[in-house]
Amino acid sequence: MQYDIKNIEPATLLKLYRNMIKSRLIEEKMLILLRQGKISKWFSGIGQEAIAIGVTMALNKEEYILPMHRNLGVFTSREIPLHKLFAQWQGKASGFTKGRDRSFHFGTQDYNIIGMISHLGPQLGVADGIALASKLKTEQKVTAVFTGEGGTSEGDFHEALNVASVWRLPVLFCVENNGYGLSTPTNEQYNCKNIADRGLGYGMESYIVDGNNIMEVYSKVKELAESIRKDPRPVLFEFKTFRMRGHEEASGTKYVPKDLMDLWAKKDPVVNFELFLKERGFLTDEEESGIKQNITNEINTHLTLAFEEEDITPDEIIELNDVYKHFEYESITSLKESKNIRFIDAISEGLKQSMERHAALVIMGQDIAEYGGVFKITEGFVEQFGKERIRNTPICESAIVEVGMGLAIAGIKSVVEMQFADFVSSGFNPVVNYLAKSHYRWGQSADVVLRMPCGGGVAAGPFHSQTNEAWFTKTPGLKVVYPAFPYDAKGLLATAINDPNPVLFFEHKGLYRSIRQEVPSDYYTLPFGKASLIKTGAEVTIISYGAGVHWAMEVLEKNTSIQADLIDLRTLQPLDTQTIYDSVKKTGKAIILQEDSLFGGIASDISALIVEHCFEHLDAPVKRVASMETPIPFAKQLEAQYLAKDRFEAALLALIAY
Ligand SMILES: Cc1ncc(C[n+]2csc(CCOP(=O)(O)OP(=O)(O)O)c2C)c(N)n1
Repeated sequence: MQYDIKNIEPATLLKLYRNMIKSRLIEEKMLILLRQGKISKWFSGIGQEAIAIGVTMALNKEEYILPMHRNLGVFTSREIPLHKLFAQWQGKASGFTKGRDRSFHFGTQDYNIIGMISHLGPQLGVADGIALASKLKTEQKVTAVFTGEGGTSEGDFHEALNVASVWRLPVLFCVENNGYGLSTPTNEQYNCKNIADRGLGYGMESYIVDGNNIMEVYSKVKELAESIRKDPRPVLFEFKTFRMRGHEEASGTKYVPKDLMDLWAKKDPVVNFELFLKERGFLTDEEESGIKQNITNEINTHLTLAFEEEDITPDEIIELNDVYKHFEYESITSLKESKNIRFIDAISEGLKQSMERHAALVIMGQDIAEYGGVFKITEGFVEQFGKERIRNTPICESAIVEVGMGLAIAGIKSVVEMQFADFVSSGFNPVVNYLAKSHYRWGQSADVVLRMPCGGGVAAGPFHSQTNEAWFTKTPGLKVVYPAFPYDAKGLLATAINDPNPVLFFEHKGLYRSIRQEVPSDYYTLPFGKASLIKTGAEVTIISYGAGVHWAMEVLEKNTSIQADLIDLRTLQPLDTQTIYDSVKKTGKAIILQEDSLFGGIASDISALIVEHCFEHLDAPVKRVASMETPIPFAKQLEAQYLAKDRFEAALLALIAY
């Protein structure tokens, strides 16, 4: 193997060597431990060390790297104490995830490493977000993110590269093309000659690099990183290499032709570099064995530490407390006069005042800049806050949610506008798997608010009318807000933005221009987890949220003799169970009205909670009223039949008469 070492200090050559040896020796030790049954799973990166180590050493320590499951060298080159890594792999408390996630699935702000989630692709968009933060802060930093060639088939890859290119983000996309994705060879994975060829399609520079040659990797990445720091832009690297072991150790390599293995064995990045250093007199036999002995001693000492650590003792309170980042709610009241404004104006005003209050807050969404968004909520925002903070996005829901996560990692809050709540399904994975789980997994909260214009009654058909809150109330780690009035919408949006946890903020489109209220003109906040009791009465408890609250009010206005407690939940996660229980214990009857179709909706859970907590007080079965078990149809007459609205009155009267 040829190595071009001009302009490289001997000390650097030895450091590259030492880091590769360290990675290799840890790998070899892990294979032994696996055979001894002392660890459960191992994804080997043997033969690919030059890539992780070359890239890591070419970057500054303050620059973020987002590695994959075969990139041990990223972690060791950043000098993470080995016992912490070993403890992580053994599920011990002193690892990075308190035993909550395995292998390389963690991040650490102390070392500027953000590990993967199992889904492979999402971290590519997260890298965009971190890079966007660097760009907004004019930090002159690059972010490097890894993927295998298999991961490039995911939509996340396309979206992340597209967004990075359109926004000229300083990201190094590092594709490790190691020939196989699990058992799938490259010719069944993609159908172009080189993955680097795709750079052209994204309007992005791209390079093919020999991934087994440490000097090529290190020098090329260093050169590009220096250039990108001065002139921010994304670059696509395709590192050609080979996976010398199975996908993970248990799965073997039977499907890999032997001659291919033999060919690549000759290109071993560690062995070849060691030979080269010796031939050129940079390394003696004694130095080599000294280095290896020191590393072996280090590995053994740290392994002992990790093995000696006691297993985790489960504690329910600790687990539950780590799902969300602690948020100290600050109650702020408006001192100014109130104005009679529409629901939509309240949201727009709340958003604008939060932008003024949080100097770094970024809003992202399709058509939200000059056009003002399809509902005109951000009209005039670009003029006031500029295009860096009011960002039009390509139609890349996944990548934009991931960008929000990356911004949060870099300490910047963001609001993402889904054009319609229905389209969140195109960004579902990062919401429920990345944003929702990060704090629990490794203590990184996702300071992102997703605005979700939702709901029916506007004859918009199956894909512009859903109220899909139940997709999210099911997922621990997310907060879900669903206001019914302008006053609540404005104050709760302010809190959603202050809260460092991921919040889905549902805005019913049918209420946007039909509901008005006196709303303080100044900034104010309202707390999560506090329902509002809109009407009081002793006969029955009505529980609803969003448009349902207005449907219930109509029925009560028509039937003035009904004495009902009407509870508007306002937030669904956290849920104000106390207000519900207090009311049901008083009235003895409960009816829950939800716009979503019945099965698996929040009404079912509320019903179950009432039965569990108020059974002795009930005078009738708890009633749920919801929309039909069909997708939401387009034609006005069909939609009216679908919606729960017209079924509510009869159900309420029947419950009262029970
Ligand atoms: C969304 C998703 N689909 C499937 C898998 C299962 N899986 C894990 S790794 C892997 C192969 C990945 O191949 P590649 O990206 O080339 O990386 P390599 O393992 O070769 O380093 C597969 C199919 C997964 N983790 N996530």
